[in-house]
Amino acid sequence: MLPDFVTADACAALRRRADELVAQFDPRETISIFSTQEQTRTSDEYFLESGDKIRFFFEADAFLPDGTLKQSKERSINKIGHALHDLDPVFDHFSRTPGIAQLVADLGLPDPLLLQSMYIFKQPNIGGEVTCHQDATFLYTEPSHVVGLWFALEDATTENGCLWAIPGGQLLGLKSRFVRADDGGTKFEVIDDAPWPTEKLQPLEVRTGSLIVLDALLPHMSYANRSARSRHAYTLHVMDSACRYPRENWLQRAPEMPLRGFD
Ligand SMILES: O=C(O)CCC(=O)C(=O)O
Repeated sequence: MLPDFVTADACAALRRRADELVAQFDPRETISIFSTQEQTRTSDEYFLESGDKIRFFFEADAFLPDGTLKQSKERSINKIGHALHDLDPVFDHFSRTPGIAQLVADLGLPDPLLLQSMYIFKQPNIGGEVTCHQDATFLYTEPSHVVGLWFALEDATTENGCLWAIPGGQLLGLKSRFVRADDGGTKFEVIDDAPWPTEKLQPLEVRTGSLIVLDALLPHMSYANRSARSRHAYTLHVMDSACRYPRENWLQRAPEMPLRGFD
């Protein structure tokens, strides 16, 4: 955990930009629910095509039974993903600041590639739980050499759904892989179905501007946000170019838009 890694102004600039992107988004374009508990997303092309796009995913609890939104779209979106860092100038600039490049070099990635970005809203009252997982499940590389950078754009507490992690849990080994299936959907390939030792979870409460660095094998989660306060975060995942990135991984890019480093 690195407190004050990002200035309050830079956090505010990202929040403002996310607001603008949401304002420009027409929710009629798609109704795509993101939830790590819901398997509906697994066959969702909108999700599968998002590796080289800026796409918007709703909270599972955002809808009334008739499919209309319970509240404004601004209060209904779970996250934006997954190529903000390449396609949006504000997120591109932030993601490629020298301080982040230096940190990633210090973490031992000699030839980094920016793999994925997400703006996570964790909306007041309806922000859904993210169940315990390892990022390597979704971003599998051989060897496993992916770093997750989780920037708190607002204070994150146990009330509004901060991250929790299992200390030392990265030593448990990879539990599953989320891959593209032959039928055009996706599936989890289970490697080890032992339950997580969730009694060991520790809250990672942080202030605005803090950075949490996550090893791709570290099990982590966040509980639902039932508070009246949002908990915005920006995440960036970086891999080293020496790693193999399998074609069956769910997150893929078109050949015209290859991964880029910090330059
Ligand atoms: O921000 C959160 O609540 C969870 C994010 C997370 O665990 C992830 O995206 O891997």
